[in-house]
Amino acid sequence: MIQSLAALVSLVLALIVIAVALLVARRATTRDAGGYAVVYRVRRHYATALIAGLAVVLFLTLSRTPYASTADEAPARKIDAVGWMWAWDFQVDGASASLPLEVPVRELVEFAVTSKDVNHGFGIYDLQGRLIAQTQAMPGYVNHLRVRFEKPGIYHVLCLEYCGVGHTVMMAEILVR
Ligand SMILES: [Cu+2]
Repeated sequence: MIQSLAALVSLVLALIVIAVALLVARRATTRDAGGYAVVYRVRRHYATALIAGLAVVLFLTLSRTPYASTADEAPARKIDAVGWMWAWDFQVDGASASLPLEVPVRELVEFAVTSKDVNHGFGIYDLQGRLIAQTQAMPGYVNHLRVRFEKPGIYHVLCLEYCGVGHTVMMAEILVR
């Protein structure tokens, strides 16, 4: 109910903004007192080239997103990850996992990520400290994140969303072997 009311109000406000913009555009004179015509023309060409370039990059890279590559595969292991202020708990098959969490190398793992209290960010960092996967940990929602750990070693889970004074120590280790 409140959502549809909010949507209706937003729609009405958006229509008012569009109407005002159209009115201003129609009333605008075509005098070029500042000599901006050239600038606008260059800017239009620049914008067109930029949009075309981005479209090409999007087209070339979209198929390489990691999400599609694991979509049809059944994960070898499912792990529940629960964030709370300020730690991560893991469960495998409904039982608390001992820490560090152990995960087999090169197998597809699916994390079911949620939160007990406030919003957290579930970010997995590889051996070089590079972010390899992330999702939100939100109370009342479960986000599913599929990861394949390509190399053995210690990976780190860090919170990616500021959640209070203990945010910086909210981390966990994943031992991949
Ligand atoms: Cu945090």
